[in-house]
Amino acid sequence: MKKNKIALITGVTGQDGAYLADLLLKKGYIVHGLKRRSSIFNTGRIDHLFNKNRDQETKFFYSYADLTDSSNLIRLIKKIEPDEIYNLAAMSHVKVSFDTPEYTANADGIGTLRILEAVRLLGIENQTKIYQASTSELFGKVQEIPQTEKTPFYPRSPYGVAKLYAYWITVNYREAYGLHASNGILFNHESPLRGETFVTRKITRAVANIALGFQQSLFLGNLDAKRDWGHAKDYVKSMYLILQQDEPDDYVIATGITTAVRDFIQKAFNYLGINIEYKGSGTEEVGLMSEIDFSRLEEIIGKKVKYLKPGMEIIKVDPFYYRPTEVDLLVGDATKAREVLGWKPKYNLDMLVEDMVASDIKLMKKDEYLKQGGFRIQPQIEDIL
Ligand code: NAP
Ligand code: F7E
Repeated sequence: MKKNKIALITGVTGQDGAYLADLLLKKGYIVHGLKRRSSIFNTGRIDHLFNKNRDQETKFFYSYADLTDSSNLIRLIKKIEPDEIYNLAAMSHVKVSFDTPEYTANADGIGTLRILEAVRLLGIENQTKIYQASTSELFGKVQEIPQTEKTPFYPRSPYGVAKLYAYWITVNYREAYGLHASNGILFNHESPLRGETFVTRKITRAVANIALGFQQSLFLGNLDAKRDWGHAKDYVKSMYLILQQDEPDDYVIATGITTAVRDFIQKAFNYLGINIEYKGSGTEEVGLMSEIDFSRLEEIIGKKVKYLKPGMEIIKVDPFYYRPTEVDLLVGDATKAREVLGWKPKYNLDMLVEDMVASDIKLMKKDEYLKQGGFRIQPQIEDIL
């Protein structure tokens, strides 16, 4: 009988960890996820996967671990003997990395070394493949447009610099010790499970709350930053495909289309029949509701709307959200991934925006949301697939 493959996912409680665990379980893998100890529950994105796989032959396991703790990682990798390791754990917030640069370097940079070194130390380099979650933040102040696997890196944050170390140490262990270790250089990818402090989710949550009458305005930073946004569900497939290749390699994963933050806001409101107009500039800029299609809005949210009217100022700029050094524009060229991996995204930006806004409306309408203070509840994958 063919043995089930064993995958180890660090960062399983995060956005990508949840989608990847779901994908691999559906492919028949035994999945081990590493989670951090936390004073509150941090498994909201994956509890249903755990419960679903519990009564049958158990296929999904958690262990406590931290990327800053090598002995713990070595012990677990020795015990689990994974065929594939997906290293997704990271302090992944670019702005926060300016406040916690040393921790970010430790977890995101040296943490990757700890995984690679564990595999080398245990002598399992011929049986364990490694995926490293690299990022378009490596390109930072971009040296060419669009960015490919050959574009020189110029990171612009402690996060980007930590990930630069992780990228190169992965390449070095591949070349020095023959590890099957690959980098996926993923451009921004979002979903209903995206962390609430990343700009897309901050916007879609606020759009849902404003439409439902729970929130009056949204404060943001740089509205002109441009990102190449895809759907996390498409992007985790590329991680799996990268580890199915005979040879390890590095791949850019992107949609090839870039959009400004202000246009993402426009799309999110447009889905509900609301049009936004901007006036002023810099920190004085505001976005106001210029037109409202009440019949569309009321049909989608399922209630009468008396609290919104054209002219209301809802988008405001707060310099708190500016970064000391910004990444102005990202747009990737995923030709290599298309040609070698056969990877192609199913979602375009409009589909992504619709998925996120619709999910947040559903979530904000739940009574529990308000009862719990409005920030704890996560949608679960089975609700949004
Ligand atoms: P995410 O939602 O922030 O998830 C990060 C995961 O890492 C969470 O499970 C988190 O645990 C865990 N973690 C953080 N610090 C840790 C530590 N010291 N030890 C162990 N676990 C730790 O991030 P994501 O969006 O899923 O991204 C997954 C990976 O891809 C990250 O490495 C990120 O940097 C990278 N990436 C993301 C994007 C993107 O657009 N999403 C693009 C390129 C690359 P808690 O749940 O307890 O916080
Ligand atoms: O910012 C601007 C902000 O925090 C996007 C991570 O997953 O993708 C992510 O990093 C842009 C930036 O993502 C707000 O200045 C404006 O230009 O959603 P973000 P990010 O920094 O691109 C990469 C690929 C990763 O690897 C990271 O792990 O939006 N922006 N106003 C804002 N951003 C936030 N967060 N909040 C605002 O209010």
